[in-house]
Amino acid sequence: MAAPSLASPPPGAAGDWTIPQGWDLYTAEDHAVWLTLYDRQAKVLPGRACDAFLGGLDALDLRGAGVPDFERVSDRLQPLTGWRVVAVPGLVPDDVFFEHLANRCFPAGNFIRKADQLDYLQEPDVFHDVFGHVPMLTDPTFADFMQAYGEGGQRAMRLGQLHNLARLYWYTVEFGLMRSDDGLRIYGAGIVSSKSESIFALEDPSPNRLGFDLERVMRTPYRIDDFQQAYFVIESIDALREAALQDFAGLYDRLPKLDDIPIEAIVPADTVYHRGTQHYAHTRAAA
Ligand code: HBI
Ligand code: FE
Repeated sequence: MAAPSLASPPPGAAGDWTIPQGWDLYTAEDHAVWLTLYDRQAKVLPGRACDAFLGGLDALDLRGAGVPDFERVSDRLQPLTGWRVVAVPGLVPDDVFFEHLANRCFPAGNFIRKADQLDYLQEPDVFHDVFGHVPMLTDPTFADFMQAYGEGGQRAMRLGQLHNLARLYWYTVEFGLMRSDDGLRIYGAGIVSSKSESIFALEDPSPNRLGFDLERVMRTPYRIDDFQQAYFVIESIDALREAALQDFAGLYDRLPKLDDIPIEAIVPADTVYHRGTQHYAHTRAAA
């Protein structure tokens, strides 16, 4: 199926691309897929996901009886950090996405994958968006970071620096790890919503696990088609918010003059938690 055009909102969507979630239209299969995915992750995430994620999952009572009603999730979330969840048909244009984040609205796809595609899907569905992204928005510091990211995204677009900011998003919000007293923990939505990557990201010897550094991350390409070859580790959610609140002007001046860092490289300035073998990526490439 060709990617839907992002030129203008699809029929039935508002100017900001939001649509009615249509909660009554979900089928018994849709609700069963939600519960299957939820229960599968509930088994692998204790001891792997960070406390803020697990706490958010409980605070929002996200298992329920199937696909959550965004209004009900928002009514629980808003008193905690001012965020709400709004329904969109799928990926929305970057400027629309940033505008929602800047207004503490998280745009979540309202569709859910089919039972025969539990492990792979083209676009973020409601499980990726609501199970993966929304629990972290119950943490006040992360909630501030996500709004700052939205505001930064609007600025980056004006400065033609979007590709650098997309890397920041990818290596934190989607595939970020953090330190804890008990070892590395997951907070990235792309990892917590995937059973196989929840295990791979923390335990497989293949990928590098490196200390987060804003400029380093913005110089590092990422994989969109497979497990990451590098994961970046933040010291704390506070540290992530501090990074986002700094002035990016100097960074945007320096970055165009700096080469990308190859995806599997480790550079002298890196804090190395794990030097990966890249065995997984190399065998996949050879296949
Ligand atoms: N749209 N609905 C939705 N969800 C996303 O995560 C999303 C998006 N549009 C653009 C986008 N993400 C990325 O390009 C961000 O890095 C901006
Ligand atoms: Fe996502």
